[in-house]
Amino acid sequence: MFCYQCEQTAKGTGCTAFGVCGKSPEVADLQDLLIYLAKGVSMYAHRARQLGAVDRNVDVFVVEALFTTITNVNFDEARMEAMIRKAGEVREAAKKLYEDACRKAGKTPETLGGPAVFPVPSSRSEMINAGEKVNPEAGSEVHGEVVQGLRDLVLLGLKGSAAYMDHAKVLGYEKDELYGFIHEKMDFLAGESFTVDGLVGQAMDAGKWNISVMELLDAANTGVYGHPEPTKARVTGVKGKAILVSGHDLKDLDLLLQQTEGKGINIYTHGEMLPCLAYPGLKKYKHLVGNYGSAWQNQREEFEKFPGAILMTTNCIQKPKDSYLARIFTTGLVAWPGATHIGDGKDFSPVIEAALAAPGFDEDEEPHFINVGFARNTVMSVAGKVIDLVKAGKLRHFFLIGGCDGAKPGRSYYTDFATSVPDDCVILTLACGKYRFNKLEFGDIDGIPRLLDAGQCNDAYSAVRIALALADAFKTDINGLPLSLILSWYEQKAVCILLSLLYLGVKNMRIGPTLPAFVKEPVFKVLQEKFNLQPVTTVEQDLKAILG
Ligand code: FSO
Ligand code: SF4
Repeated sequence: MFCYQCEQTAKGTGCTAFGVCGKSPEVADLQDLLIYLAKGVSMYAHRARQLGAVDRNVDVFVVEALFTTITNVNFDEARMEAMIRKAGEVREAAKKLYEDACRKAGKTPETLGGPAVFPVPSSRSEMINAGEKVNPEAGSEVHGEVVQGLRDLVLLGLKGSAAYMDHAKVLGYEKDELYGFIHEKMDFLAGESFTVDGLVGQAMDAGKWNISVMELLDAANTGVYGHPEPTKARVTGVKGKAILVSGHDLKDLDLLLQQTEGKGINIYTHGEMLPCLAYPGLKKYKHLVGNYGSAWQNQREEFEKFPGAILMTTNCIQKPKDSYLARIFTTGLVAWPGATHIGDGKDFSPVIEAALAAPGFDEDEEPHFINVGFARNTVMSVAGKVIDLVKAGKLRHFFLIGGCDGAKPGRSYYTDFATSVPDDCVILTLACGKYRFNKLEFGDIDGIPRLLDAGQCNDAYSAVRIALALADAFKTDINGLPLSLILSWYEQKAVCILLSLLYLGVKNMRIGPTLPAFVKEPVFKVLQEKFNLQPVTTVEQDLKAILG
Protein backbone atom coordinates (compact mmCIF):
# COMPACT_ATOMS: atom_id res chain seq x y z
CA MET A 1 0.00 0.00 0.00
CA PHE A 2 0.94 3.60 -0.36
CA CYS A 3 -1.46 6.27 0.83
CA TYR A 4 -0.68 9.90 1.62
CA GLN A 5 -4.07 11.47 1.13
CA CYS A 6 -4.69 12.84 4.62
CA GLU A 7 -2.90 15.00 7.13
CA GLN A 8 -2.19 12.22 9.61
CA THR A 9 -0.23 10.16 7.07
CA ALA A 10 2.69 8.20 8.57
CA LYS A 11 5.84 10.31 9.14
CA GLY A 12 4.23 13.06 7.07
CA THR A 13 5.18 11.18 3.91
CA GLY A 14 2.87 8.19 3.42
CA CYS A 15 1.32 5.14 5.07
CA THR A 16 3.07 2.06 3.70
CA ALA A 17 2.56 -0.74 6.22
CA PHE A 18 -0.85 0.10 7.70
CA GLY A 19 -2.94 3.25 7.71
CA VAL A 20 -2.62 5.50 10.74
CA CYS A 21 -6.40 5.80 10.29
CA GLY A 22 -6.80 2.02 10.63
CA LYS A 23 -6.99 1.29 6.90
CA SER A 24 -5.49 -2.11 6.11
CA PRO A 25 -3.04 -2.51 3.21
CA GLU A 26 -5.64 -4.72 1.53
CA VAL A 27 -8.34 -2.05 1.67
CA ALA A 28 -5.84 0.61 0.51
CA ASP A 29 -4.91 -1.47 -2.55
CA LEU A 30 -8.54 -2.22 -3.32
CA GLN A 31 -9.32 1.50 -3.14
CA ASP A 32 -6.51 2.31 -5.55
CA LEU A 33 -7.79 -0.27 -8.00
CA LEU A 34 -11.33 1.07 -7.69
CA ILE A 35 -10.16 4.61 -8.50
CA TYR A 36 -8.13 3.30 -11.45
CA LEU A 37 -11.16 1.48 -12.87
CA ALA A 38 -13.40 4.49 -12.20
CA LYS A 39 -11.04 6.49 -14.44
CA GLY A 40 -11.72 3.90 -17.14
CA VAL A 41 -15.46 4.43 -16.68
CA SER A 42 -14.98 8.18 -17.03
CA MET A 43 -12.85 7.84 -20.17
CA TYR A 44 -15.91 6.42 -21.94
CA ALA A 45 -18.49 8.55 -20.13
CA HIS A 46 -16.61 11.78 -20.93
CA ARG A 47 -16.45 10.95 -24.63
CA ALA A 48 -20.07 9.82 -24.71
CA ARG A 49 -21.11 13.13 -23.12
CA GLN A 50 -19.31 15.09 -25.80
CA LEU A 51 -21.66 13.34 -28.22
CA GLY A 52 -24.68 14.12 -26.05
CA ALA A 53 -25.10 10.67 -24.47
CA VAL A 54 -25.36 10.41 -20.67
CA ASP A 55 -26.28 7.65 -18.23
CA ARG A 56 -27.05 8.63 -14.65
CA ASN A 57 -26.06 5.21 -13.26
CA VAL A 58 -22.61 5.64 -14.76
CA ASP A 59 -22.36 9.19 -13.37
CA VAL A 60 -23.45 8.25 -9.88
CA PHE A 61 -21.12 5.26 -9.77
CA VAL A 62 -17.99 7.36 -10.34
CA VAL A 63 -19.07 9.85 -7.66
CA GLU A 64 -19.67 7.03 -5.18
CA ALA A 65 -16.37 5.36 -6.05
CA LEU A 66 -14.53 8.61 -5.30
CA PHE A 67 -16.42 9.28 -2.07
CA THR A 68 -16.00 5.75 -0.76
CA THR A 69 -12.20 6.09 -0.86
CA ILE A 70 -12.09 9.28 1.24
CA THR A 71 -10.32 9.00 4.57
CA ASN A 72 -12.34 7.33 7.32
CA VAL A 73 -15.24 6.26 5.10
CA ASN A 74 -14.96 2.63 4.03
CA PHE A 75 -12.77 0.10 5.80
CA ASP A 76 -14.59 -2.98 4.58
CA GLU A 77 -12.76 -5.27 2.10
CA ALA A 78 -15.93 -7.10 1.09
CA ARG A 79 -17.72 -3.86 0.18
CA MET A 80 -14.67 -2.64 -1.75
CA GLU A 81 -14.51 -5.91 -3.67
CA ALA A 82 -18.19 -5.61 -4.58
CA MET A 83 -17.63 -2.06 -5.85
CA ILE A 84 -14.70 -3.20 -7.99
CA ARG A 85 -16.87 -5.89 -9.60
CA LYS A 86 -19.52 -3.27 -10.20
CA ALA A 87 -16.88 -0.99 -11.76
CA GLY A 88 -16.33 -3.64 -14.43
CA GLU A 89 -20.04 -3.73 -15.25
CA VAL A 90 -20.44 0.03 -15.22
CA ARG A 91 -17.41 0.43 -17.47
CA GLU A 92 -19.02 -1.94 -19.98
CA ALA A 93 -22.20 0.15 -19.88
CA ALA A 94 -20.21 3.37 -20.38
CA LYS A 95 -18.31 1.82 -23.29
CA LYS A 96 -21.57 0.80 -24.97
CA LEU A 97 -22.97 4.27 -24.36
CA TYR A 98 -19.97 5.78 -26.11
CA GLU A 99 -19.94 3.34 -29.01
CA ASP A 100 -23.68 3.76 -29.59
CA ALA A 101 -23.29 7.53 -29.51
CA CYS A 102 -20.43 7.27 -32.07
CA ARG A 103 -22.57 5.12 -34.33
CA LYS A 104 -25.38 7.63 -34.18
CA ALA A 105 -23.02 10.47 -34.96
CA GLY A 106 -21.35 8.55 -37.77
CA LYS A 107 -17.98 8.58 -35.98
CA THR A 108 -15.43 5.85 -35.40
CA PRO A 109 -14.93 5.25 -31.66
CA GLU A 110 -11.43 5.97 -30.35
CA THR A 111 -9.48 2.92 -29.23
CA LEU A 112 -8.86 3.57 -25.56
CA GLY A 113 -6.20 1.95 -23.40
CA GLY A 114 -5.05 1.89 -19.76
CA PRO A 115 -7.91 2.07 -17.24
CA ALA A 116 -10.46 1.73 -20.07
CA VAL A 117 -9.39 -1.82 -20.86
CA PHE A 118 -7.64 -3.01 -17.69
CA PRO A 119 -9.11 -6.47 -16.93
CA VAL A 120 -11.06 -6.67 -13.67
CA PRO A 121 -9.35 -9.41 -11.64
CA SER A 122 -11.59 -12.28 -10.62
CA SER A 123 -10.40 -12.88 -7.05
CA ARG A 124 -9.92 -10.49 -4.15
CA SER A 125 -6.22 -11.36 -3.83
CA GLU A 126 -5.62 -10.57 -7.50
CA MET A 127 -7.48 -7.30 -7.04
CA ILE A 128 -5.18 -6.42 -4.16
CA ASN A 129 -2.10 -7.19 -6.29
CA ALA A 130 -3.45 -5.11 -9.13
CA GLY A 131 -4.21 -2.18 -6.79
CA GLU A 132 -0.62 -2.16 -5.56
CA LYS A 133 0.54 -1.48 -9.13
CA VAL A 134 -1.60 1.62 -9.58
CA ASN A 135 -1.06 3.41 -6.27
CA PRO A 136 0.51 6.90 -6.06
CA GLU A 137 3.95 5.47 -5.36
CA ALA A 138 3.84 3.48 -8.58
CA GLY A 139 2.71 6.70 -10.31
CA SER A 140 5.71 8.58 -8.84
CA GLU A 141 8.05 6.05 -10.42
CA VAL A 142 6.54 6.78 -13.82
CA HIS A 143 5.90 10.53 -13.64
CA GLY A 144 8.22 11.76 -10.89
CA GLU A 145 6.89 12.79 -7.51
CA VAL A 146 6.14 16.44 -8.35
CA VAL A 147 3.84 15.55 -11.23
CA GLN A 148 2.34 12.60 -9.38
CA GLY A 149 1.70 14.86 -6.38
CA LEU A 150 -0.13 17.35 -8.58
CA ARG A 151 -2.17 14.57 -10.17
CA ASP A 152 -3.12 13.53 -6.67
CA LEU A 153 -3.94 17.11 -5.70
CA VAL A 154 -6.52 17.11 -8.50
CA LEU A 155 -7.77 13.60 -7.68
CA LEU A 156 -8.08 14.28 -3.96
CA GLY A 157 -9.93 17.52 -4.65
CA LEU A 158 -12.31 15.49 -6.83
CA LYS A 159 -12.89 13.08 -3.97
CA GLY A 160 -13.98 15.98 -1.78
CA SER A 161 -16.28 17.36 -4.48
CA ALA A 162 -17.75 13.88 -4.96
CA ALA A 163 -18.63 13.67 -1.26
CA TYR A 164 -20.51 16.97 -1.46
CA MET A 165 -22.26 15.91 -4.67
CA ASP A 166 -23.37 12.73 -2.98
CA HIS A 167 -24.82 14.65 -0.01
CA ALA A 168 -26.73 16.91 -2.41
CA LYS A 169 -27.93 13.96 -4.50
CA VAL A 170 -29.38 12.26 -1.43
CA LEU A 171 -31.59 15.34 -1.00
CA GLY A 172 -32.68 15.20 -4.64
CA TYR A 173 -30.28 17.88 -5.93
CA GLU A 174 -28.16 16.93 -8.92
CA LYS A 175 -26.68 18.95 -11.75
CA ASP A 176 -25.76 17.15 -14.91
CA GLU A 177 -22.87 19.46 -15.75
CA LEU A 178 -21.21 18.55 -12.43
CA TYR A 179 -21.11 14.90 -13.43
CA GLY A 180 -19.53 16.13 -16.64
CA PHE A 181 -16.86 17.93 -14.60
CA ILE A 182 -16.02 14.76 -12.65
CA HIS A 183 -15.71 12.66 -15.82
CA GLU A 184 -13.67 15.29 -17.61
CA LYS A 185 -11.14 15.46 -14.78
CA MET A 186 -11.00 11.69 -14.28
CA ASP A 187 -10.41 11.27 -18.01
CA PHE A 188 -7.64 13.86 -17.83
CA LEU A 189 -6.05 12.01 -14.90
CA ALA A 190 -6.16 8.76 -16.87
CA GLY A 191 -3.78 10.35 -19.41
CA GLU A 192 -0.10 9.57 -19.66
CA SER A 193 1.78 12.79 -20.19
CA PHE A 194 1.46 15.78 -17.91
CA THR A 195 3.10 19.13 -17.38
CA VAL A 196 3.32 21.00 -14.10
CA ASP A 197 1.60 24.07 -15.59
CA GLY A 198 -1.15 21.94 -17.10
CA LEU A 199 -1.79 20.23 -13.81
CA VAL A 200 -1.84 23.48 -11.83
CA GLY A 201 -4.40 24.77 -14.32
CA GLN A 202 -6.50 21.63 -13.85
CA ALA A 203 -6.33 22.01 -10.07
CA MET A 204 -7.61 25.60 -10.31
CA ASP A 205 -10.34 24.49 -12.68
CA ALA A 206 -11.36 21.77 -10.20
CA GLY A 207 -11.54 24.52 -7.57
CA LYS A 208 -13.80 26.56 -9.83
CA TRP A 209 -16.15 23.62 -10.36
CA ASN A 210 -16.16 22.83 -6.68
CA ILE A 211 -17.74 26.21 -5.99
CA SER A 212 -20.73 25.05 -8.04
CA VAL A 213 -20.71 21.78 -6.11
CA MET A 214 -20.79 23.57 -2.76
CA GLU A 215 -23.46 25.90 -4.08
CA LEU A 216 -25.56 22.87 -5.04
CA LEU A 217 -25.20 21.33 -1.60
CA ASP A 218 -26.00 24.66 0.04
CA ALA A 219 -29.12 24.86 -2.12
CA ALA A 220 -30.03 21.28 -1.16
CA ASN A 221 -29.56 21.78 2.58
CA THR A 222 -31.31 25.14 2.74
CA GLY A 223 -33.91 24.20 0.13
CA VAL A 224 -35.03 21.13 2.05
CA TYR A 225 -34.43 22.22 5.65
CA GLY A 226 -34.52 26.02 5.48
CA HIS A 227 -31.75 28.49 6.32
CA PRO A 228 -29.90 27.82 9.57
CA GLU A 229 -30.98 30.27 12.26
CA PRO A 230 -29.20 31.38 15.43
CA THR A 231 -29.85 28.60 17.91
CA LYS A 232 -28.78 27.81 21.45
CA ALA A 233 -27.73 24.18 21.20
CA ARG A 234 -27.69 22.03 24.32
CA VAL A 235 -24.41 20.13 24.63
CA THR A 236 -25.21 17.89 27.61
CA GLY A 237 -27.34 14.76 28.07
CA VAL A 238 -31.07 14.67 28.77
CA LYS A 239 -32.67 11.91 30.84
CA GLY A 240 -33.90 9.07 28.63
CA LYS A 241 -32.95 6.63 25.87
CA ALA A 242 -30.57 8.02 23.30
CA ILE A 243 -29.19 7.80 19.75
CA LEU A 244 -26.10 9.72 18.64
CA VAL A 245 -25.79 10.64 14.93
CA SER A 246 -22.37 11.45 13.47
CA GLY A 247 -21.07 12.23 9.98
CA HIS A 248 -22.45 14.88 7.62
CA ASP A 249 -25.74 13.59 6.18
CA LEU A 250 -28.81 15.72 7.00
CA LYS A 251 -31.23 13.34 5.28
CA ASP A 252 -30.19 10.34 7.37
CA LEU A 253 -30.77 12.39 10.52
CA ASP A 254 -34.15 13.49 9.22
CA LEU A 255 -35.23 9.91 8.44
CA LEU A 256 -34.08 8.71 11.84
CA LEU A 257 -35.97 11.55 13.52
CA GLN A 258 -39.12 10.51 11.67
CA GLN A 259 -38.68 6.86 12.60
CA THR A 260 -38.07 7.61 16.29
CA GLU A 261 -40.89 10.12 16.76
CA GLY A 262 -43.03 9.21 19.77
CA LYS A 263 -40.74 6.33 20.78
CA GLY A 264 -39.31 8.05 23.83
CA ILE A 265 -35.79 8.22 22.36
CA ASN A 266 -33.76 11.43 22.33
CA ILE A 267 -31.53 12.13 19.34
CA TYR A 268 -28.15 13.87 19.62
CA THR A 269 -25.75 15.17 17.01
CA HIS A 270 -22.02 14.46 17.09
CA GLY A 271 -19.10 16.07 15.25
CA GLU A 272 -20.04 17.65 11.93
CA MET A 273 -23.75 16.99 12.58
CA LEU A 274 -23.85 19.80 15.17
CA PRO A 275 -24.95 22.43 12.61
CA CYS A 276 -28.11 20.36 11.97
CA LEU A 277 -29.50 21.72 15.24
CA ALA A 278 -29.92 25.13 13.56
CA TYR A 279 -31.95 24.05 10.49
CA PRO A 280 -35.68 24.81 10.94
CA GLY A 281 -36.63 21.57 9.17
CA LEU A 282 -34.66 19.53 11.69
CA LYS A 283 -34.90 21.55 14.91
CA LYS A 284 -38.68 21.26 14.69
CA TYR A 285 -38.35 17.72 16.08
CA LYS A 286 -38.68 18.00 19.85
CA HIS A 287 -36.69 14.82 20.41
CA LEU A 288 -33.64 16.29 18.64
CA VAL A 289 -32.37 17.46 22.01
CA GLY A 290 -28.83 18.62 21.37
CA ASN A 291 -25.24 17.66 20.72
CA TYR A 292 -23.14 15.17 22.62
CA GLY A 293 -19.35 15.05 22.56
CA SER A 294 -17.00 16.84 20.20
CA ALA A 295 -15.10 16.11 17.00
CA TRP A 296 -14.54 12.82 15.22
CA GLN A 297 -11.12 12.09 16.64
CA ASN A 298 -12.54 11.83 20.16
CA GLN A 299 -15.20 9.31 19.18
CA ARG A 300 -13.64 6.23 20.70
CA GLU A 301 -13.85 7.71 24.19
CA GLU A 302 -17.13 9.54 23.63
CA PHE A 303 -18.99 6.66 21.96
CA GLU A 304 -17.84 4.30 24.69
CA LYS A 305 -19.37 6.59 27.32
CA PHE A 306 -22.53 7.35 25.36
CA PRO A 307 -25.39 5.34 26.90
CA GLY A 308 -27.24 4.62 23.66
CA ALA A 309 -26.91 3.63 19.99
CA ILE A 310 -24.67 5.42 17.48
CA LEU A 311 -25.29 6.01 13.77
CA MET A 312 -22.40 6.94 11.46
CA THR A 313 -23.69 8.59 8.29
CA THR A 314 -20.39 9.45 6.48
CA ASN A 315 -16.83 9.98 7.52
CA CYS A 316 -15.18 10.09 9.92
CA ILE A 317 -15.40 6.61 11.51
CA GLN A 318 -12.57 5.18 13.59
CA LYS A 319 -12.03 1.56 14.61
CA PRO A 320 -14.88 0.90 17.05
CA LYS A 321 -13.96 -0.42 20.48
CA ASP A 322 -15.45 -3.80 21.39
CA SER A 323 -17.39 -2.03 24.13
CA TYR A 324 -19.65 -0.35 21.57
CA LEU A 325 -19.25 -2.38 18.36
CA ALA A 326 -22.71 -3.92 18.85
CA ARG A 327 -24.38 -0.51 19.19
CA ILE A 328 -22.65 1.40 16.39
CA PHE A 329 -24.27 1.33 12.94
CA THR A 330 -23.14 2.59 9.55
CA THR A 331 -25.17 3.73 6.56
CA GLY A 332 -24.60 5.19 3.10
CA LEU A 333 -21.01 4.74 1.95
CA VAL A 334 -19.46 4.48 5.41
CA ALA A 335 -18.59 0.96 6.54
CA TRP A 336 -16.57 -0.88 9.14
CA PRO A 337 -16.31 -4.69 9.10
CA GLY A 338 -18.33 -6.06 12.02
CA ALA A 339 -20.50 -2.96 12.45
CA THR A 340 -24.09 -3.47 11.26
CA HIS A 341 -24.76 -1.60 8.02
CA ILE A 342 -28.17 -0.03 7.40
CA GLY A 343 -28.93 -0.46 3.69
CA ASP A 344 -30.42 1.95 1.19
CA GLY A 345 -33.97 1.20 2.41
CA LYS A 346 -32.96 3.27 5.48
CA ASP A 347 -34.86 1.09 7.91
CA PHE A 348 -33.28 2.22 11.19
CA SER A 349 -35.10 -0.41 13.33
CA PRO A 350 -31.85 -2.10 14.43
CA VAL A 351 -30.54 1.28 15.65
CA ILE A 352 -33.77 1.94 17.53
CA GLU A 353 -33.72 -1.52 19.12
CA ALA A 354 -30.12 -1.02 20.23
CA ALA A 355 -31.04 2.35 21.75
CA LEU A 356 -33.96 0.85 23.64
CA ALA A 357 -31.75 -1.97 24.92
CA ALA A 358 -29.08 0.48 26.15
CA PRO A 359 -29.49 2.27 29.49
CA GLY A 360 -29.85 5.83 28.17
CA PHE A 361 -29.12 8.84 30.41
CA ASP A 362 -30.52 8.06 33.87
CA GLU A 363 -30.77 11.75 34.70
CA ASP A 364 -30.37 15.18 33.13
CA GLU A 365 -26.78 16.38 32.92
CA GLU A 366 -26.01 19.96 33.97
CA PRO A 367 -27.48 22.08 31.11
CA HIS A 368 -24.91 23.88 28.94
CA PHE A 369 -25.66 25.67 25.67
CA ILE A 370 -23.57 26.99 22.77
CA ASN A 371 -24.47 29.22 19.80
CA VAL A 372 -24.82 27.69 16.33
CA GLY A 373 -26.51 28.70 13.08
CA PHE A 374 -24.50 31.67 11.80
CA ALA A 375 -24.52 30.73 8.15
CA ARG A 376 -24.75 33.32 5.36
CA ASN A 377 -28.43 34.17 5.73
CA THR A 378 -28.13 35.10 9.37
CA VAL A 379 -24.82 36.91 9.08
CA MET A 380 -25.99 38.82 6.01
CA SER A 381 -29.12 39.91 7.86
CA VAL A 382 -26.87 41.86 10.25
CA ALA A 383 -24.37 42.93 7.56
CA GLY A 384 -25.38 46.60 7.93
CA LYS A 385 -24.53 46.55 11.61
CA VAL A 386 -21.26 44.71 11.00
CA ILE A 387 -20.24 47.29 8.40
CA ASP A 388 -21.08 50.15 10.80
CA LEU A 389 -18.98 48.53 13.52
CA VAL A 390 -16.03 48.20 11.14
CA LYS A 391 -16.37 51.82 10.02
CA ALA A 392 -16.62 53.00 13.62
CA GLY A 393 -13.41 51.13 14.44
CA LYS A 394 -15.17 48.88 16.93
CA LEU A 395 -14.62 45.74 14.85
CA ARG A 396 -11.03 45.60 13.73
CA HIS A 397 -10.61 42.28 11.91
CA PHE A 398 -12.35 39.03 10.93
CA PHE A 399 -10.65 35.69 11.32
CA LEU A 400 -11.96 32.62 9.60
CA ILE A 401 -10.57 29.82 11.72
CA GLY A 402 -11.95 26.74 10.09
CA GLY A 403 -11.39 23.35 8.62
CA CYS A 404 -11.22 19.83 9.85
CA ASP A 405 -9.65 18.44 12.94
CA GLY A 406 -7.32 15.56 13.64
CA ALA A 407 -5.75 13.77 16.53
CA LYS A 408 -2.28 15.32 16.52
CA PRO A 409 -1.26 17.50 19.48
CA GLY A 410 0.01 20.28 17.12
CA ARG A 411 -3.61 21.10 16.45
CA SER A 412 -3.86 23.06 19.70
CA TYR A 413 -2.56 25.94 17.53
CA TYR A 414 -6.14 26.62 16.47
CA THR A 415 -7.52 26.82 20.02
CA ASP A 416 -4.62 29.00 21.07
CA PHE A 417 -5.18 31.20 18.05
CA ALA A 418 -8.91 31.57 18.75
CA THR A 419 -8.35 32.47 22.37
CA SER A 420 -5.58 34.93 21.48
CA VAL A 421 -7.65 36.88 18.96
CA PRO A 422 -8.11 40.40 20.44
CA ASP A 423 -11.54 41.36 21.81
CA ASP A 424 -12.27 43.78 18.97
CA CYS A 425 -12.13 41.00 16.35
CA VAL A 426 -14.73 38.45 15.24
CA ILE A 427 -14.08 34.76 14.55
CA LEU A 428 -16.02 32.96 11.87
CA THR A 429 -15.70 29.19 12.09
CA LEU A 430 -16.85 26.03 10.34
CA ALA A 431 -16.18 22.27 10.07
CA CYS A 432 -15.04 20.03 12.87
CA GLY A 433 -11.89 21.95 13.86
CA LYS A 434 -14.02 24.37 15.90
CA TYR A 435 -14.64 21.77 18.60
CA ARG A 436 -11.39 22.78 20.13
CA PHE A 437 -12.82 26.16 21.07
CA ASN A 438 -16.56 26.33 20.44
CA LYS A 439 -17.54 25.70 24.05
CA LEU A 440 -15.50 28.66 25.27
CA GLU A 441 -17.07 32.04 26.01
CA PHE A 442 -16.14 34.74 23.48
CA GLY A 443 -18.72 37.43 24.29
CA ASP A 444 -19.96 39.95 21.71
CA ILE A 445 -19.26 43.31 20.09
CA ASP A 446 -22.35 45.50 20.42
CA GLY A 447 -24.60 42.46 20.19
CA ILE A 448 -22.68 40.67 17.38
CA PRO A 449 -21.31 37.42 18.85
CA ARG A 450 -17.54 37.25 18.56
CA LEU A 451 -17.70 33.57 17.59
CA LEU A 452 -19.93 32.86 14.60
CA ASP A 453 -20.35 29.20 13.70
CA ALA A 454 -21.26 28.94 10.00
CA GLY A 455 -21.70 25.14 10.01
CA GLN A 456 -20.12 22.14 8.31
CA CYS A 457 -17.01 22.16 6.12
CA ASN A 458 -19.20 22.64 3.05
CA ASP A 459 -20.47 25.84 4.60
CA ALA A 460 -17.16 27.31 3.50
CA TYR A 461 -19.49 28.30 0.66
CA SER A 462 -21.49 30.36 3.14
CA ALA A 463 -18.30 31.97 4.42
CA VAL A 464 -17.26 32.86 0.88
CA ARG A 465 -20.65 34.42 0.20
CA ILE A 466 -20.38 36.46 3.41
CA ALA A 467 -16.89 37.62 2.45
CA LEU A 468 -17.98 38.56 -1.09
CA ALA A 469 -20.95 40.53 0.28
CA LEU A 470 -18.70 42.42 2.69
CA ALA A 471 -16.18 43.07 -0.07
CA ASP A 472 -19.00 44.49 -2.15
CA ALA A 473 -20.16 46.74 0.68
CA PHE A 474 -16.63 48.04 1.21
CA LYS A 475 -16.08 48.38 -2.55
CA THR A 476 -13.05 46.10 -2.49
CA ASP A 477 -12.26 42.44 -3.17
CA ILE A 478 -11.81 39.59 -0.68
CA ASN A 479 -8.10 40.41 -0.31
CA GLY A 480 -8.94 44.02 0.48
CA LEU A 481 -11.07 43.07 3.50
CA PRO A 482 -9.87 43.05 7.10
CA LEU A 483 -10.15 39.25 6.92
CA SER A 484 -7.62 36.46 7.44
CA LEU A 485 -8.13 32.77 6.80
CA ILE A 486 -6.48 30.34 9.17
CA LEU A 487 -7.22 26.87 7.82
CA SER A 488 -6.74 23.45 9.30
CA TRP A 489 -6.91 20.50 6.98
CA TYR A 490 -7.32 16.82 7.54
CA GLU A 491 -8.92 15.03 4.64
CA GLN A 492 -9.90 15.46 1.02
CA LYS A 493 -12.91 17.75 1.45
CA ALA A 494 -10.50 20.33 2.79
CA VAL A 495 -8.48 19.89 -0.42
CA CYS A 496 -11.37 20.86 -2.70
CA ILE A 497 -12.23 23.82 -0.48
CA LEU A 498 -8.63 25.02 -0.62
CA LEU A 499 -8.62 24.71 -4.41
CA SER A 500 -11.84 26.77 -4.55
CA LEU A 501 -10.35 29.50 -2.37
CA LEU A 502 -7.23 29.60 -4.54
CA TYR A 503 -9.38 29.76 -7.65
CA LEU A 504 -11.17 32.76 -6.13
CA GLY A 505 -7.77 34.38 -5.78
CA VAL A 506 -7.80 34.47 -1.97
CA LYS A 507 -4.33 35.42 -0.82
CA ASN A 508 -2.36 35.19 2.41
CA MET A 509 -4.13 32.09 3.72
CA ARG A 510 -2.40 30.18 6.46
CA ILE A 511 -2.67 26.41 6.40
CA GLY A 512 -1.69 23.75 8.91
CA PRO A 513 -1.00 21.96 11.08
CA THR A 514 1.35 20.50 8.45
CA LEU A 515 1.46 20.79 4.69
CA PRO A 516 -0.02 18.03 2.50
CA ALA A 517 2.52 15.30 1.68
CA PHE A 518 1.35 15.25 -1.94
CA VAL A 519 2.07 18.96 -2.48
CA LYS A 520 5.78 18.77 -3.15
CA GLU A 521 8.13 21.65 -2.45
CA PRO A 522 8.35 23.10 -5.97
CA VAL A 523 4.56 23.17 -6.18
CA PHE A 524 4.18 24.77 -2.78
CA LYS A 525 6.69 27.42 -3.86
CA VAL A 526 4.49 28.25 -6.84
CA LEU A 527 1.46 28.61 -4.54
CA GLN A 528 3.50 30.72 -2.17
CA GLU A 529 4.63 33.06 -4.91
CA LYS A 530 1.24 33.36 -6.53
CA PHE A 531 -1.06 33.40 -3.49
CA ASN A 532 1.26 33.98 -0.55
CA LEU A 533 -0.12 30.72 0.87
CA GLN A 534 1.75 30.12 4.09
CA PRO A 535 2.20 27.32 6.59
CA VAL A 536 1.06 28.25 10.11
CA THR A 537 3.97 29.12 12.40
CA THR A 538 3.29 30.15 16.00
CA VAL A 539 0.16 31.93 17.19
CA GLU A 540 2.14 34.97 18.36
CA GLN A 541 4.09 35.30 15.13
CA ASP A 542 1.07 34.79 12.87
CA LEU A 543 -1.17 37.18 14.82
CA LYS A 544 1.54 39.82 14.81
CA ALA A 545 2.06 39.44 11.07
CA ILE A 546 -1.67 39.79 10.43
CA LEU A 547 -2.58 42.61 12.81
CA GLY A 548 0.76 44.40 12.58
FE1 FSO B 1 -14.30 16.95 9.74
FE2 FSO B 1 -14.17 14.34 9.04
FE3 FSO B 1 -16.27 17.82 7.64
FE4 FSO B 1 -13.87 16.14 7.10
S1 FSO B 1 -15.68 15.31 10.33
S2 FSO B 1 -12.70 15.79 8.95
S3 FSO B 1 -12.97 17.90 6.20
O1 FSO B 1 -14.77 14.50 7.37
O2 FSO B 1 -15.51 16.72 6.39
O3 FSO B 1 -14.90 18.58 8.79
FE1 SF4 C 1 -2.70 6.97 6.00
FE2 SF4 C 1 -4.49 8.96 5.86
FE3 SF4 C 1 -4.27 7.16 3.91
FE4 SF4 C 1 -5.31 6.50 6.27
S1 SF4 C 1 -6.16 7.94 4.76
S2 SF4 C 1 -3.88 5.29 5.08
S3 SF4 C 1 -3.99 7.70 7.65
S4 SF4 C 1 -2.73 8.64 4.52
